Amino acid sequence: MTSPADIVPGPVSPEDADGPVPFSAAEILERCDILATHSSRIGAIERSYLTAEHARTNWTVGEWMAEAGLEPWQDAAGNQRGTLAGPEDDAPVLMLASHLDTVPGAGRYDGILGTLMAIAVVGRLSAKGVELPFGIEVLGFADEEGTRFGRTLLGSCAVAGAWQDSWWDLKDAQGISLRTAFEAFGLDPSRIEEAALPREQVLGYLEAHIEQGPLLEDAGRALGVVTGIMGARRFDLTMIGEAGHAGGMPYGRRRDGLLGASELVTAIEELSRDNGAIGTVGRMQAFPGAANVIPGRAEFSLDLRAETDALRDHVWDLIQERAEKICAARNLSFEAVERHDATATVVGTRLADAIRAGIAATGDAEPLELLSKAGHDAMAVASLTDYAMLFVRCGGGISHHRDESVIEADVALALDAFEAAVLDLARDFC
Ligand code: HGY
Ligand code: MN
Ligand code: MN
Repeated sequence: MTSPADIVPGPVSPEDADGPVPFSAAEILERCDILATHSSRIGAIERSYLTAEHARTNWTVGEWMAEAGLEPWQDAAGNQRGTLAGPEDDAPVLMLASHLDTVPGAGRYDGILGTLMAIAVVGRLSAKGVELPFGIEVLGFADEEGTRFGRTLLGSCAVAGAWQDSWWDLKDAQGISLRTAFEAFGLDPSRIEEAALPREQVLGYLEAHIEQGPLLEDAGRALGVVTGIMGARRFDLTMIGEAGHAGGMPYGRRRDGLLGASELVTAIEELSRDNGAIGTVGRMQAFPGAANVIPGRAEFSLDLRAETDALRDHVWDLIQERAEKICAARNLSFEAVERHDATATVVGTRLADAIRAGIAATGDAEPLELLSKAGHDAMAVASLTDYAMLFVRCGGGISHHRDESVIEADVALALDAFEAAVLDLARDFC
């Protein structure tokens, strides 16, 4: 066995003519391409919770975990996990994780890259015979995006012990409840608590992820260290008026729900931007939905984020005030149902220092610091343990889009940095 102090981060074997070097950036990118085919749609990536694609992905990733020296298993929430035992039964556990589910029409790196990087780092350390002073739990979370049931971070909430019984009644677009979907997947809802990690055993949580924004690229940097993650709330909004004849009903008497919603959508941009928050309406539908019928009802979503929960909640108050004014002017009513609420979080100092040390080991002595505007499983895990995150540059800042891209050289640097961060923590124990 080799001491962490004697390890140099980097790939483990010379180039193999038959394929990429094990646990290298090239191998990870090849595997991202493989997982991109585990999709419910032809020609697009969509992999949501408790589906056949989810099961297939867990199986495939479990095989890769085993190759890396991890004991693969699927937990009670459907997360794919791989365990590397520590030196003693009660040794602390370092979590290395990201997610394996996707949004509809996704790219192939959001969440996937970080999960495969975590596996590769363990594979490298195992291949080098490193004796770590802690155990490692690699987690491929099953539902970060909330694509199927509207509520995000389900997989990581289960691991953090923050599962809520009210979620069992959440329904997908087909009316299938989360409870029924669990059972159809072969999971037992009554055992959900078994997915949780005991707080006293956990040392911390590290996640690598593509930036999903353009700041690293604009700064000419491959890697960055995250300082915190914006809090987010999501709502289903409805503007209710009255349907009517598109020709016969005079303007003065119309109660057009879609026009009310449209006014509010532009107000959401204005109020969010002017107050330093980020508001997005990503979905809107008019009812009854015919060219010659005044839309009596419009349903739309709101995703609202800010650096602090207080700022985010203040902007939500402003949006509701504006909705009331629009309703008064157009003789409409407004309903809002909250679907998701995640608190803004900041990273743990010691763990973020490990990420900084990891990036410094790759030659960038003063890594760029970034506040994550995207949500991550780390937000849920923050209620269990400290977290830190490494960001990797992505092309054009594009994410949640099929054109998501990374370059192999950046992933190679990120792997070295992530490995060095784990070794930095390990040296504290030696
Ligand atoms: O929406 C988010 O921020 C994350 O990508 N799920
Ligand atoms: Mn995402
Ligand atoms: Mn993600």
